[in-house]
Amino acid sequence: MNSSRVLLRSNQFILLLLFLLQIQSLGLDIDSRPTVEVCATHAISPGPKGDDGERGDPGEEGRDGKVGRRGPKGIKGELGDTGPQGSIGKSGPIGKKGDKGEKGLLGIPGVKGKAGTVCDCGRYRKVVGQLDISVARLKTSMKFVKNVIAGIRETEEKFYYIVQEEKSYRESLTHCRIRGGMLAMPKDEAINTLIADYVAKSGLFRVFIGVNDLEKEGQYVFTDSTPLQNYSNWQEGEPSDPYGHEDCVEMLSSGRWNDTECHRTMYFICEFVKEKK
Ligand SMILES: [Ca+2]
Ligand SMILES: [Ca+2]
Repeated sequence: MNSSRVLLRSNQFILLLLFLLQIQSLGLDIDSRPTVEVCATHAISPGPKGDDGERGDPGEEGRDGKVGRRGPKGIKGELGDTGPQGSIGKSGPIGKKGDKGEKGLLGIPGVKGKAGTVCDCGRYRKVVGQLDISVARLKTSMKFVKNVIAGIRETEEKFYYIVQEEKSYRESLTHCRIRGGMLAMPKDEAINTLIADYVAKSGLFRVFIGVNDLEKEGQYVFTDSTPLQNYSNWQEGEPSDPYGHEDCVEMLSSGRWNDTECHRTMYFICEFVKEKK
């Protein structure tokens, strides 16, 4: 019986010891009472205003402000230094041709050429043939020029030349025209006298002159289509046109005119206007 009481007391003691240790671990004081309970049951009035505190340290640097309004135009600055040289410009237009230079020195003679071969002239025959034709034409022209120089007559404005080749009126017109002239047109007495003298001195009896009524019967015109207005020198009884076939005009050595058939062939006289200097 006693031993069981002792054991009971011993257990109670251990429980009490554990309780005390629990309280101490929670930081509680057995004797202390909760403050909340005191504040909740008692009204506490605020104390008096304290003294001003010490000035604090400067704050951090603030953010940048907004951009201000555009300021007034500044004063014109001084002239700056000369800039660096620019790049080379584009090429200009080609200039005028320069004066002809002096003649150069004679060059060194060339090397002697190789010996030629026998020519196959077959392919050149055509060219040679054309050359022959050209030479023939040139001879004809030269003969014409020689005759002109030998027997020419002239005034201040024109040359006159009797072509001593028998041709029809139309052939005569063409012959004069392709040489730059016209069948001669005696438009006044002076020219008519000059031509007549020329015909007579040449020992001729008649030549074609540039007068006809081919366009309209009876209305004679010069070969430049101008009508006979101030001058004509018809033989007595002419123009006769007995069969209606005499539409071209010849000048006799007397200087008189006669209408005759155009297809007849005879010598003729051309006129050439002098070039004005
Ligand atoms: Ca007639
Ligand atoms: Ca007649």
